[in-house]
Amino acid sequence: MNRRFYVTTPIYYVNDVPHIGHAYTTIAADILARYNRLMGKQVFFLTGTDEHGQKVEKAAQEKGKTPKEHADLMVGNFKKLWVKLNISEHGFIRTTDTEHIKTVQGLLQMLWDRGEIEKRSYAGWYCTPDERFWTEKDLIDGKCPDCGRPVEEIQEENYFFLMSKYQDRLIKYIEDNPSYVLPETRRNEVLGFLKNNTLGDLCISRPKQRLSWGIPLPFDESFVTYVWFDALVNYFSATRYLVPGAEDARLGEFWWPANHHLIGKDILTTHAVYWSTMLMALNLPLPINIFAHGWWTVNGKKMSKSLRNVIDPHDMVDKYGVDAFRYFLLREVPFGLDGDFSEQALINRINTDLANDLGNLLSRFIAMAIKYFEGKIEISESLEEFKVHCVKSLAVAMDEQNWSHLRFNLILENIWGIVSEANNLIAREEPWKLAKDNQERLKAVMFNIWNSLRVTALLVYPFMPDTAEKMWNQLGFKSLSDEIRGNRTEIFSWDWKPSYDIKVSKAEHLFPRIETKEAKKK
Ligand code: ME8
Repeated sequence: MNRRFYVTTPIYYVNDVPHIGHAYTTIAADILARYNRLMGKQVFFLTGTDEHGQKVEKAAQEKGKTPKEHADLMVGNFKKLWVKLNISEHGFIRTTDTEHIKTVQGLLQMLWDRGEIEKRSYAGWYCTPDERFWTEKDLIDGKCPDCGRPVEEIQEENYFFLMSKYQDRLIKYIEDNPSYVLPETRRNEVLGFLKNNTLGDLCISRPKQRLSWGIPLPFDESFVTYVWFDALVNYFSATRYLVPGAEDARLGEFWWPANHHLIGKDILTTHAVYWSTMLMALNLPLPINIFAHGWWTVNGKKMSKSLRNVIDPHDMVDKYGVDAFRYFLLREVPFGLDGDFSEQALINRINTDLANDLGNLLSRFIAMAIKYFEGKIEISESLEEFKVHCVKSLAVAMDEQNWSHLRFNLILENIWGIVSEANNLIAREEPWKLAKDNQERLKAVMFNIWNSLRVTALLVYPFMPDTAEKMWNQLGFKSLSDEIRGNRTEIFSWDWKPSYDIKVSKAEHLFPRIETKEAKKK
C-alpha cells in the first residue's frame, strides 16, 4: 500500500477576501489530510494563492498598490481563515515564490526546446475578467460564454502550447481511468466536450505591453506567462520545495503525482484538459484524481457582492463554532452536488444531529456512568446484535472506496448510524431499570455504549477535530493522537479494548441547542 498521500486545493485569487466557497474546498482537503494521517500515512496537504494576472493587477490598481504589495496583504486573510477553520498542517504556496517561478520557467523552456510551444499570430475575442480567448463561434450574443460579460477583439502575436495533439490521448486516458475525473457526471461532461469538439491549442503568453504582472517567458522576455499555465504548475512546483524534507531533491518524485486535486466545478476544464495535457507533454504522471465539487448558493441565489449575500466564514464560526460549520458543509450536500446555504439549515443540523443525537448521547451516558458506577467502566463483552449493526456502519465509514471517491456525507451518515444505534440501545435496555435489578447487564450495556462513543470519536475526528478531542477526554483517554500512534491498526476495530481501567468524567455539553424564535415555536 502506498504510504504517502498528497492532496491539494485550488490556489485562490488574491483579488478578494475568502468566502464560504473557499472555506468549503479547504475544509474538505483538511478532512482528507487528517483521515490519511490517522491511517498512518505521510501526508502533504497543499493550498495557497494565485497572485499573477490581470484580475490581481486590476484589484491592486484600484487600491493604489503594486500587485505584490496587494498580494502580501491579501495572503494574510487566507492564512488567518485557515487558523480559524482549524486547518491542519499544510504547505502554503504563493505563485510569487521564487522557487515556483523558477519551476514554471524551467518547464516552459523544456516544452519550448521540445517543440511543444509555437509562436503564432492570433486574432480572437478576449474576456478580460476571465483572462480567456474565445473564437467568434464560442460567443453567446457577442458576449463571453462563461461569464456573459463583454469581450474585446484582439489581434496579436502569442505563444501557443500545442494542446490539440493530445486530444485523443486524453480521451483514452479518461476512458481507461474511470476515477480520474470525479464525480461521474463531471467525467461525462469532460468526455462529451472532448469528443464533440476539436481541441484548440492553448495561448500561454500575454504581451508585456498589455499585461506586465506575470512570469516572464524564459525564451522571450517581451511576454509573460498566461496566469492559468503558471497557476496549474503550482501543484508540481510545491513538490520541489514545500514538501516535508524538501532539501532532498528525490522527494519531488516521491510526492508527485497528487492523490487528489480538489476543485470547484467552475475550474474543471482548466484542470481536466489544460493541466492533463500539459503533464502529458512534460512526460510527467497525471494526478490520480481530479474531484470537482458543487457550488454553494445562498438562500437560492448566487453569492455576489452586489446582492450583499456573501457568507463570511469568520462570522459563521463566531456564531456557531468551527466544528458545527465544518460538519454542516460536508453533511448537508453530497460532495459533488450543488448546495444551498442558509443559517436556518445550519441551525437545524446543530440542533438535531449534533446537540440531540450526539451531544445528548454523550452527556446522558456520562451522567449514568457517574450515577451508577462513579464513572468507572468495566470492560465487558460486546452485545452481539448491537455490534453487528455498528460494525456494518463502521465498515462503510472506513471503506477505502468511499474515501477515495470523497463520499463525505455517506461516511457521516454511517457514523451517525452508530450514534443512533447507541441511542436505540439506551431506549431498549432502559439502564435506569437495569440499575435496580440487573447489575451485570447494566455493566455490559454501559461498556457497549462507551465503546460506540470511542469509535465515534475516532471517526468524527477528521471532520470535527475539537469535538473528537473533547469526547475522547470525557471517555477517559488522555490524548487522542498519542493513543492512535500507539495502536494504529487495532484501535479502529470494534473489539479493541483498553489495557487500563476506564473512568469517564463530566464536562460541558458538546453542542448546546441553538434557540431561535422558530425553534421555540416548534
Ligand atoms: O479559480 N461554492 O481561484 P478562485 C463552492 N485561482 N466553491 C466555491 C465557490 C462557491 N460558491 N466559490 C469559490 C481560481 N469556490 C484560480 C484557481 S488553481 C490552479 C487556480 C472555491 O479564488 C472552489 O474551490 O476563484 C473554486 O474552484 C475556487 O474557490 C475558485 O477560487
